[in-house]
Amino acid sequence: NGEQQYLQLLRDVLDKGSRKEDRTGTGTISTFGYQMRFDLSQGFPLITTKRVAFRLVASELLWFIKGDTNIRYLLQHNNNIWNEWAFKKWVESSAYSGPDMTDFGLRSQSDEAFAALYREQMDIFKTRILEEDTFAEEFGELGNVYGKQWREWRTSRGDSVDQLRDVIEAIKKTPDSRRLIVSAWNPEDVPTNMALPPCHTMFQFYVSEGKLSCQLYQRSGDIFLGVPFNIASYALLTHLIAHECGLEPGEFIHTLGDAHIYLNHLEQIQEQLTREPKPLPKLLLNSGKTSLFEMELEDIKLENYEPHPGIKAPVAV
Ligand code: UFP
Repeated sequence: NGEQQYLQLLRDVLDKGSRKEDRTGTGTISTFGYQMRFDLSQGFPLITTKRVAFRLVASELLWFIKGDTNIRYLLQHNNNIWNEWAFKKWVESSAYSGPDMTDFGLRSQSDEAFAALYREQMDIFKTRILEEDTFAEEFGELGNVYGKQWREWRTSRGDSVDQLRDVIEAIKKTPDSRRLIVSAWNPEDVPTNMALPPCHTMFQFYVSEGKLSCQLYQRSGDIFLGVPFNIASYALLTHLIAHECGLEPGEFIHTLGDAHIYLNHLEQIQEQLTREPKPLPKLLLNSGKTSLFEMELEDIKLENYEPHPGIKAPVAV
């Protein structure tokens, strides 16, 4: 099934990748240019050789779809995946007066005393985001990340473009169009206004024989931690848009630029590669709702997901 494509990616990068230093200082094995294809009619491509937290995928995607760029919504849904990026802005600001948090990502991996201090400050940060409106407005905001670029791309005319709504209209009206594109990469914003320059740079839709396919160009992929999440996220987006447009989901095609394995994920990957994939789960969307802009978490259900246990690994920040 589709999972073999992902396991083959792990093996190919281990076999053919080259050592490459990276921004985070962790070190990687990397290749450039890789493509996987997932036939969405063959099951939902959520990796089964380790548990992937689908509820985090779904709540993050709904957050993008709403055009929200503040981590408060994520925290309200017990989703912590963007915390570090917002936290970094807080601890580097003049408003922060706690213990020094320079390089908190790397330091908390090697220094247990520091890790305890970091967890304490992160807890304070999360509580304040949830409880203080002005603090959340100032420090929960990630800037012009996906939600902003998808729903409210600012133009030089001074107005904005709702790329997501426009592409859905175009899929309905001109399904044969070769221009069904959403771009998250805004060169004007990349250097200054973004916590993290978008990894999922752009995606394109394609309609044929009543099926909707989607291809993502991802400029940079952390193969062990990020990519399983990214596959699930875009597969879900394809299902949601197909549902709204009255189409069947076709293929999700995942094209990667710098596809890398961090050197501190090697043992975890060896373990994962010993595991036998299980049948893929099935996605069920609330048939009483059509618009993806009205979908909430409870409208999205995953059936028969019975993965191997999760495998923990450090995130490079
Ligand atoms: N990364 C992913 N998927 C994502 C995401 C980040 O794999 O959705 F947001 C990884 C890729 C890379 C790091 O390891 O995060 C981003 O670093 P850089 O900007 O240097 O590519």
